[in-house]
Amino acid sequence: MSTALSANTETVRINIDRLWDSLEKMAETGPGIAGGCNRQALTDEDDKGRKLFVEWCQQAGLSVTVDQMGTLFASRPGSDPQAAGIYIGSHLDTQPTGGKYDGVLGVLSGLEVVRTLNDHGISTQRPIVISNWTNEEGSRFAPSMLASAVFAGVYSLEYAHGLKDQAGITLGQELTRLGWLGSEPVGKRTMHAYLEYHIEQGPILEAQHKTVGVVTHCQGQSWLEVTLTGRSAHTGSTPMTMRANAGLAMARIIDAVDHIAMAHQPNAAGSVGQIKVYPNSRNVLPAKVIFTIDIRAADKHKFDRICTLVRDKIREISHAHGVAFSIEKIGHYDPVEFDADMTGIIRQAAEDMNYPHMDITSGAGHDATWIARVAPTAMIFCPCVGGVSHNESEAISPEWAQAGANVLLQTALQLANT
Ligand code: HGY
Ligand code: MN
Ligand code: MN
Repeated sequence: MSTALSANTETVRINIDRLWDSLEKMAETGPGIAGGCNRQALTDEDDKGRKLFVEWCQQAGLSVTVDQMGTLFASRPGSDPQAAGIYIGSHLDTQPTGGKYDGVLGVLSGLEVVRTLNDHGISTQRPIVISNWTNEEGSRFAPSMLASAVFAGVYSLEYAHGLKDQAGITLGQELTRLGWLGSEPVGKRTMHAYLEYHIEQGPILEAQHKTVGVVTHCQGQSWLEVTLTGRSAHTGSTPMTMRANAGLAMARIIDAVDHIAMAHQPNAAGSVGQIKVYPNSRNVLPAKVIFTIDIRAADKHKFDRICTLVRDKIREISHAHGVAFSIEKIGHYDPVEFDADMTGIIRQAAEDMNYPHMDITSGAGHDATWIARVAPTAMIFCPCVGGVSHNESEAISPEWAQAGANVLLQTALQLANT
């Protein structure tokens, strides 16, 4: 017999043993080489993880649909069939040297919320829908947070399907190959609210001895792909003063990006994560280099300033080294403020359950960053050990995971009955 929301639902809590077991089993679908995960978007490993998630959702009585970006939506009906749903989502794809919890904690905690409601026979007025967004990481197909961006109308479906990995395979081909090319048009769903539970991927919560992060904002993010074209030449016989050394110019730019970010602390970052050198031969000066610059900042003015300074430096250093340059903007979003009413509910839920909590700005990007454009959106953070993430040693504790998942449960319950 199901009961609508009643006073005792405030004491309902998730089953951490079941959630932890699901996290461990999901990790086995795409193991890394050092205890973490390598389940990159639309690989055979991602396919295994998706199938396992769908199996669990069906066991929990959810109906699963797939949209044209391969995003999965697992729905638990509410008592009001006309009511827009409460969405709880994140991503199952990982970095090549990823951890077990980045993204996965949010998707499987959404499932744990449903499993808990089922255990207690609790029905809600609004449907509850768990989403697994395709290609959040952006490591195989850039840019990151791709499917949520298409859902939010930022990129077209054609653009997204045409993106190629480093082997020249398109995202659309992989969706078709694996059978995840759904028929549901992307972005037609109306969300009453979107919640994302995620690991912090930084050191603040742990250092401040907080168990729950109330995420009020997300840093802006800009991804640039820079190509420098110099002249290949002999490393031995070419005088130092007669070189057009694209590799050296890149090194100077990498250093300049770091200096610019350091000059704009706190809450700013500048990094270069991907480098390609041509011809990449030990005794040939690089003729061409292609590298990515990742800029982050929480304050819009600071963010814009850093982006401008970085572009100026690329131009200045390229000229100084006699190399040609081109800059392609791969992905870009301004700093985001999440829904204040929802962060208020999250903060109160943490307070009511006596979880030490604090407001925090997300350094990393998330699908919530884009969904905030089309629905009231908020995030909950779980601390992670040493702030380490995008590293196979990424670690959280069951106590931490449980706290945020309980806050997610109570927040979803409240939103699902308004
Ligand atoms: O890049 C990011 O911040 C996220 O991991 N996609
Ligand atoms: Mn993530
Ligand atoms: Mn990530």
